[in-house]
Amino acid sequence: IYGGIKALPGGQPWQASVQLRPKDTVLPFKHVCGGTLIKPCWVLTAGHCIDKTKDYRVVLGTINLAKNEPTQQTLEVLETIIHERYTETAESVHNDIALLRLKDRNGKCAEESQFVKTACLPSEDFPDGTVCSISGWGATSESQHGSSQLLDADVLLISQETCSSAKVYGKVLDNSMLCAGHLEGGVDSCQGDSGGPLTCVGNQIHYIYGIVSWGDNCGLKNKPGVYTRVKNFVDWINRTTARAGV
Ligand code: 4AZ
Repeated sequence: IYGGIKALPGGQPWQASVQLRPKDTVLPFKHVCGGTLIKPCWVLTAGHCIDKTKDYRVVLGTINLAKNEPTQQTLEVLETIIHERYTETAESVHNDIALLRLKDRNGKCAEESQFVKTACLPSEDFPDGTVCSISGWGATSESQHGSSQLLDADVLLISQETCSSAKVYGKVLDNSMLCAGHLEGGVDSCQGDSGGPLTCVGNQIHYIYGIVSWGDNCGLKNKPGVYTRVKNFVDWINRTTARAGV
């Protein structure tokens, strides 16, 4: 996160750290992407975060990735489901969304606490200019390696018209994407934040409105972050998580 501040404990309780270990190794898991807890057994992330040949786990309820915190919950990933129309082109990523099904222990996956909560799926659009929140452990203006502390920042929803104008992203933008940020630059998501949440609040309910997906570098003027438009995928999410029955 560029231009962010340290998240408060329990301030982003749906934030997940998606971690991987190459198959058939004993190397430790390491953070690769963010994610969002949407149901006790399901984390939403970006399609481009997932390599089907690797083993994943998810850590919830944590602020400092370098510490073992008493509030954290570590869960194995049973299944990774990437959207069937997920595609990567030279300029952008389409339908950049995936679901991680968590493994239960004694019939329970994530346990709700002050530090672990689900975010709601959106049923309505938020207006352009709404102030929403991004969070993650990704690259900062100080460190390409990211932050061991979870950071968050406020960003504004940017209209599709502005974001697909020639001086911003032009025609590469499609309806599976939305833009949020600050056109003057400085505040943005970045590498390592991918898959993580863009949340917006309505009637005191936190909605997962976007998934960190791509952008031209980070924090540049007229190059806001591009997010998967979660609202367009609510039916897919409900169908996919219902089919698996948890
Ligand atoms: C990335 O490389 C990436 N500024 C993520 C987010 C943004 C740019 C790049 C948005 O994963």
